[in-house]
Amino acid sequence: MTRLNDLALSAYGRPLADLSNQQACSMLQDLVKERSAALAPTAGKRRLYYISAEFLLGKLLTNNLINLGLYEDVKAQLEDAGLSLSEVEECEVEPSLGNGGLGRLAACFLDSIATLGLPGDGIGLNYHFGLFRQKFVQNQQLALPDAWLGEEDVLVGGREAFQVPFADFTVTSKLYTIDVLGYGRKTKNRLRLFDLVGVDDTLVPHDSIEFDKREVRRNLTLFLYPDDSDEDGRLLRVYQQYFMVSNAAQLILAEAVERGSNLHDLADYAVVQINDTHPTMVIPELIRLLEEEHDMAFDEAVNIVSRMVAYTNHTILAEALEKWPLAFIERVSPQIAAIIRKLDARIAKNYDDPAVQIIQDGVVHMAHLAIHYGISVNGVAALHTKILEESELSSFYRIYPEKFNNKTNGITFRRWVMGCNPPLAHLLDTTLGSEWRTTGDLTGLLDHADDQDVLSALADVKADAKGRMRAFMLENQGAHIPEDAIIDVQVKRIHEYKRQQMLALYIIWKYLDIKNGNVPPRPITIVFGGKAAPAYTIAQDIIHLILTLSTWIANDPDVAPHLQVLMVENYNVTAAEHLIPAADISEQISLASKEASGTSNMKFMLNGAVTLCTLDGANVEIADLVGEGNIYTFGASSEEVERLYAEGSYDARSYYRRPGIKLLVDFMTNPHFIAMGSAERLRRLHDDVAGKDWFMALLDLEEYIQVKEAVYRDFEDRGAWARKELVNIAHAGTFSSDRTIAQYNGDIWHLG
Ligand code: OAK
Repeated sequence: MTRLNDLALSAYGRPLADLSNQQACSMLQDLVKERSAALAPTAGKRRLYYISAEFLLGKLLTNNLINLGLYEDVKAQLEDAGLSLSEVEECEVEPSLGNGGLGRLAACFLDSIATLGLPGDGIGLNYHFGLFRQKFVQNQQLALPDAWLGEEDVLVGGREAFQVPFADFTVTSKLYTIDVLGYGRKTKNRLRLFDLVGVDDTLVPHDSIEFDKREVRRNLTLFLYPDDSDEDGRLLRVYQQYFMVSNAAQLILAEAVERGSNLHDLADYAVVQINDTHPTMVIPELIRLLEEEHDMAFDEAVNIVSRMVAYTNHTILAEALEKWPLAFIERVSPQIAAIIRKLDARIAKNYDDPAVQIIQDGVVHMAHLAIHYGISVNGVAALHTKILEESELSSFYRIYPEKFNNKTNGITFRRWVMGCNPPLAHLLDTTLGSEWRTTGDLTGLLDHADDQDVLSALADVKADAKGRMRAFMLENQGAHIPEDAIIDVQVKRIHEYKRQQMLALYIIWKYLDIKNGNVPPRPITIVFGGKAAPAYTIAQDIIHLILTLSTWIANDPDVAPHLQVLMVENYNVTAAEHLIPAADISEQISLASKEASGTSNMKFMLNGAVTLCTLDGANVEIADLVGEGNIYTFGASSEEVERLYAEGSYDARSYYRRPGIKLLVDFMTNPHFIAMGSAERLRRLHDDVAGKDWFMALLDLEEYIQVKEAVYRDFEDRGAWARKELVNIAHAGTFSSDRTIAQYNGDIWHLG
């Protein structure tokens, strides 16, 4: 392996020990670039294109060093020179190309596709300011532009790529590449990120994410998910989507031809996975290109494209199922609108069920387009797929049962244990041998479930992770976490269905209980993290409630020593890598039926946290694997919830009136508390929870409180808890994204 000292001398004229962390970071990034440049792209006739509006990559240095097999050596050489890899890595800026679960899943998938040696690339956009950077000011979320693109770009290239024809003008794209390395592989894949020639960063001020949404020729790739609360914003999203898929389609065709396709056999050369509906217009765009630029007959083009596109659904929330007015698509690309009309007419001719039409009342249902003209529809956890088949998409399931399949999500072990929790990876190596790193099989741990040496080593691993997390929280936002605190974590986008508000109500209950003299045996630290969409008022209100509670409790000397509430500012992949290994309790408390899968549940489990959950998404599969006693479940079942919605019979007020619940909800608006925060926000949230509570937090609240108390009690039996931790880790192998990707390939992609 390269002597880093020699590298340092030639790059900076100084020995390694004299480099700043920043210099060491740049030097290692260059080393990785050089090594990956030498790798050949994964070969194969049929190539996968994973198109996604988001790729939530996280920092890349450690992950790349792990995949190149350099990690241990680099770490040791740095240590010998008095440097620390984790401090060096802090200098790396995290790319801001994603928002939540779907984006992080795409990043895990790229890692696994490369690791399995499959030929497959990601395609997305190079957003200059990403989603947004979250700051807390006066206990409220402030959304700032996240100018992540700096001098130390992880991006390579930037060559002019394609012309994208919009109705009134044509733009040119630039193509950037991030190499995607597989674990222990000699080949690489790529993430292809398209940008706009002429994009103008100066449209965005430093202190806000407001910008002129109509300046499409200059703003197209500035932000991920531009605010769609007005028509200009919605139109901009359609422009962005068309820009993304037109580039994707042109790239796919060019590469297929390069590999020898005559385009009549295109489906043998390319398969496209569309990550939720954002890339759906790739279907009409591929058809348009085959027709207009390659003289193919419409029917043949439709036939070919319908054999090479597969769709993944990531949510059943109605507001996230994209529907665009045909008139918008017409304004962006009349050719695409015309093709969608023709595709719709074929469906209308064959099926009279209104539920399966593509265009309804002038609105295009993107998912319907993807289902009719694709080979596969998949959900992301068993329960989610069942709900798609039996209710949300049942009309389609009746027509095309063979297209439906489940692919339970997964996470890459390279990032979510080897990268973020090296002491745990080491313990797994010494206990099981290192095969788990490639097989993902951790079940051998079960043989050690009563082995005191392993259990105590596991306790040391957790203590170590807590130390790193405490240092991170101190550095990040000056928070002091007690050394012996139980760490209870809910990190994910802020959304009513995920029910952060329910955990906030528990906190109020616990606060009052401690005030009444019931002091817990050890301090409890409850940590939240997550961003709220800037236009989503109630989600902003929930953040405000959490932050106000945090301040309120910290200021109460009776309670502060026993209960602490923290919210991580600007929760991102890096923060997740610090929090998840340290967690004792994983909060997965969505209203049953609403969380498609969840993936943090898998990351927590892999790192030995015990799950406290509703039977929603992949929690159901976790519960089946670990068995009773190793997980805590509560709340209404998805069937009950679906029934309540169908009957319209959930009455928040009847729960609110219960004295025990009223006390907690009304705490939000008690005069002392409200004086500390924004009366407008707290009243609005109060009234929403007491009067509407669309995601039924009050329905499950009493049972949640009871079960949570049981969890904290059980935590005190340290021996029994360590065993639960071990059992959870032992069963986490099922959730390796290598398993998920092998299934996608076996059932849908058939690459090679
Ligand atoms: C984002 C935008 C539109 C539609 C869905 C999403 C999204 O992030 N969904 C999440 O996808 C994850 C990966 O499949 C799931 O684990 C989450 O449950 C789901 O909310």
